[in-house]
Amino acid sequence: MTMTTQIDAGLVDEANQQGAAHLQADYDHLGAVLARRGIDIEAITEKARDFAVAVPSWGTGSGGTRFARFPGPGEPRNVFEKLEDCAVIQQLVRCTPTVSPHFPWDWVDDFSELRQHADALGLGFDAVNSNTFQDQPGQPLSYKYGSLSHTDPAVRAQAVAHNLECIEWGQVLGSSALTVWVGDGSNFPGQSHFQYQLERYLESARAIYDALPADWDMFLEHKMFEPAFYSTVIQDWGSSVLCAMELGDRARCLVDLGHHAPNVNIEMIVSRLIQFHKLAGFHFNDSKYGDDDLDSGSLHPYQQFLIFNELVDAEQRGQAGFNPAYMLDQSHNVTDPIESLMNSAEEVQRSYVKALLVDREALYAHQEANDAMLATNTLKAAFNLDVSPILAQARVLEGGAAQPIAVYRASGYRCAVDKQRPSSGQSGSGIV
Ligand code: RM4
Ligand code: MN
Ligand code: MN
Repeated sequence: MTMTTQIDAGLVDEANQQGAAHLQADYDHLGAVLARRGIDIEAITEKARDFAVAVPSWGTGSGGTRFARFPGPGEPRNVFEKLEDCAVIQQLVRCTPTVSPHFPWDWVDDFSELRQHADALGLGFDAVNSNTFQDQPGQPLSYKYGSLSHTDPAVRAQAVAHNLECIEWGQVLGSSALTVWVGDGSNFPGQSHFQYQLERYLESARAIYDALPADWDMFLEHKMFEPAFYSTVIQDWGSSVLCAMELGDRARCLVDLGHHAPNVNIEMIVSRLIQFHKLAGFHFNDSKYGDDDLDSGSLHPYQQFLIFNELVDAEQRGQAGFNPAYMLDQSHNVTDPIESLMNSAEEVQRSYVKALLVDREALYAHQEANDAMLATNTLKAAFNLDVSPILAQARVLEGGAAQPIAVYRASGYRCAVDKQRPSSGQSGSGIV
């Protein structure tokens, strides 16, 4: 299959050549540092090459807040153009081979054609996301007061039917998981009966779960607040895991890093979900106040590393049924979305690689000996290393760019698509 490349491959090669001597020197130096710790850099680079995180289709446009959205130049106007941008990201970073679509935002009348388009760009599809948190033009019943947990059975049926159609579309695309996040909740004390509301949600979720194709999984995504500001039906990982346990083995919990109360110990939640075979995967992003959807690792790189420390620990222990799905979920309000997604993919991969460098035997020994100081310093010894040469080397070996943002800027891609994609002029508020 000839893959359509969005950016001139010659440009990538030229930039890589120019930086090759410095990269090799940095890589050799890091290799020597790691060798002193008994780590083979080549083995780590191989693991980095295998790492993948999915790109959210909705992340390719500029995001916004409740107040405003400031559109950027050359925004993709449909899913075909979103895929073109995702192909640029994958061409340069080589760790984002799949796209997570969101329906009905990415609805098309011919899903086979969409799959062919993705194939030609060298992309596949990850989990499909349903959307019952907004009303769509022409939709018979409103989600203003909820969807899967609505008091009106007809609204619940409509929301269930939408999830079923998402599965059907996803099957054509080659996806094998449905991510369900609902905005259902309440804005005032007393507005909703907590238990009855959750019972209604479970009944609807059961109808979706029962319709899953044999090789599909259902990811339940919790979120503490927004759009409901008093209570949310799947408020926290506790509610999420209770529902996942009710539904069955193929229902698991998706952890979006922005969906927790401030200061919550997310890595410990991850460990708990791993222990009970209930970790579906992640929506990576970063936040300072709430569901800020900032770029992964931009504020709390150590927290992201600690999460990967749990993931690598499970991987190395050979934890049964451990196969988490990695996705980004960010809103890019002031940056070029392609740059943010490339940078974030690298930051997530960076956390993974650093977690691979943790001296796990030493850590376990310090834990057994109750040596808090040396245990925590064992983690820091891995975190404090700059693994950039490994990441760059992995990209180059995979045919990507050592310096993705520099090559992307030099390519003039944004300027070129700006000419082909006249602005939609949609500057209102919004999440996408
Ligand atoms: C939500 C949640 C979902 C995403 C929407 C757009 O806050 O993170 O994963 O689909 O935003
Ligand atoms: Mn999310
Ligand atoms: Mn979110």
